[in-house]
Amino acid sequence: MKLYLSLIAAAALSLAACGEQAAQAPAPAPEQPAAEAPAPAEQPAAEAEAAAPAEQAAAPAEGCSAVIEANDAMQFNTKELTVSSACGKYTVTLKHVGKAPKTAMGHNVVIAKAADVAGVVADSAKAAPEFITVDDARVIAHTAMIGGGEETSVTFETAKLAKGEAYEFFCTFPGHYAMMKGAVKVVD
Ligand SMILES: [Cu+2]
Repeated sequence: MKLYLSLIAAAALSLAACGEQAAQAPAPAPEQPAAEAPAPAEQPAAEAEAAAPAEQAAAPAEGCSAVIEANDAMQFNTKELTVSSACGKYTVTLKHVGKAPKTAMGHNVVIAKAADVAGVVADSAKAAPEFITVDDARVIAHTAMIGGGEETSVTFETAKLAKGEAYEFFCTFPGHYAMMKGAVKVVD
């Protein structure tokens, strides 16, 4: 009887051991998912962290710079630039994604008051080979004239733009203004 009891006790112990093991086994198991969970959790966290500064950076960047593409079909890929006056400086990067040379299909980006555009376009047409009037107070900013495959940029003070005033960006290569222009919107 004693033996039987001790057997039961042993069995109970082993059961308990099993139970412990069973209890322990799930323990590492949850740990693993737990370990895995923090990993994905960390990733989103890292992504969130990355996204947060990225968003913060993108928010000002959105109004502080722009990349405009121009092609051989005499087109810009955007019709509007948004300039945040809070930026202080604004950079326009022009990428000529076409193949035509500058002499045939040159492009630039010029910014002027809408009221000044016609005069700037007319005068620039006579200013070969860059087709931009130099030392022209009406020209708020302008990039270099570039050909296919080239890229250029210009940075200007946002203080040069007044809120409520209408501005345009455009290309001064002769004949291009009709197709290549857009609005410059000034925001806070
Ligand atoms: Cu052009």
